[in-house]
Amino acid sequence: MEREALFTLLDEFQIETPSWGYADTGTRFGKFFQAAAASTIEEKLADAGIVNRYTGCCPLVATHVLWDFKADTNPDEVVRLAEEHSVRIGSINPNLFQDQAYKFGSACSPNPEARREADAHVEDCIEIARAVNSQVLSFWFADGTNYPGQDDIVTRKRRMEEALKKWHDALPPGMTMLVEYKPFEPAFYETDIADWGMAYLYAKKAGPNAKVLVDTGHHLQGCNIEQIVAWLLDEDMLGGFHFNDRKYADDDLTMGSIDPYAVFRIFHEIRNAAELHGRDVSQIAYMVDQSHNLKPKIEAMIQTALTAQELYAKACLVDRKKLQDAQTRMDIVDAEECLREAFYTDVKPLLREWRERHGLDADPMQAYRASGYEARVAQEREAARQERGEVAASSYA
Ligand code: AFD
Ligand code: MN
Ligand code: MN
Repeated sequence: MEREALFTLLDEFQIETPSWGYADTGTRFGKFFQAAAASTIEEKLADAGIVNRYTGCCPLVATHVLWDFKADTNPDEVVRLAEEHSVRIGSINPNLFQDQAYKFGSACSPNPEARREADAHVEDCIEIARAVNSQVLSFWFADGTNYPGQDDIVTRKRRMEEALKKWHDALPPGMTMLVEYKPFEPAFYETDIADWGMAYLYAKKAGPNAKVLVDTGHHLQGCNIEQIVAWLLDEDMLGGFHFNDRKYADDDLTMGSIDPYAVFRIFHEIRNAAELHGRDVSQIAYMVDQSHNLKPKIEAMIQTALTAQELYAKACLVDRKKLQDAQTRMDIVDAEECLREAFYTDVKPLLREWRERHGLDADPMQAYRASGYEARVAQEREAARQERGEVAASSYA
């Protein structure tokens, strides 16, 4: 592939980082606090702005409504803050899993009060999306059951269909609804949107502005994710990704930390859909969904952005003409070598050149570390925590 063509594709490869990835989180067994972790939407947007400043490829920030938009949050102020940090608000993520009302589900709950609360929350989210000019309303539901017989599977399916259709039809013009799937957790017997097929059917039934969100951590062992991606692309139903990696379940490890070749193959299917099958891949939302509780938050996000860029660049380099020829000749080794050759190509020099063309430091991680940002905000945020009467993270160290 021509160097200029690759650089253009890299320019277009824009990544959305999640506000929740900058805040303290943990596992169900506990949280590990970090002094530099962000607490407020201002701090999250500041951190996202730093990631974008050093990587040059993360201009969008996903927000989680209950965590980022408090009752008294002014959406215009959030937009202004984002602009101040040279980022924009990306997707709006309703929170349909934390409130006590959602004990037996949200849209699928047998409790009409829970369904009503979910409906009201989503309507609020649509208003917020409109106010911040977000183009994406991204749904993940924890809905499901824990025991055989607990609730009727098909009745729950129909409740979800009805809710998604109602919400789809309430979307402002131009907005896309993403339906994310996950095989289990927190439900451990039956999850109401458990796989890509269910998400596909729900999105199809909801309406033309609904698509599927593939969270790369949300697949059972051995699942061929790039095959799902190729199918969704060919049906024009791939809305986007939540990037993270997994060894056992939805581990929310940083992207490419376990299986970079799998990520490369996903990106190859996207380029193949565009180049061989003439698919429009320009609207795919490349979103990170990680909130690493042990790595320093901003370093982990920079690492993920650089990994995504590197694996995407490698996938762009696949000689797909040569690949098609080998496939036609049924020469398995030649065909496989087209992928392996690109995957094992060192694209770091090309990425350094791309960064320099954009006035960025060639080594974003090193430049970020040299900036002293983390130490500075750790001090500021610890002081702010103490002022708010919260326990200082350093007291746990
Ligand atoms: C959890 C869920 C899902 C969702 C994310 C943000 O597993 O991935 O997208 O939280 O709400 O990771
Ligand atoms: Mn996700
Ligand atoms: Mn997840």
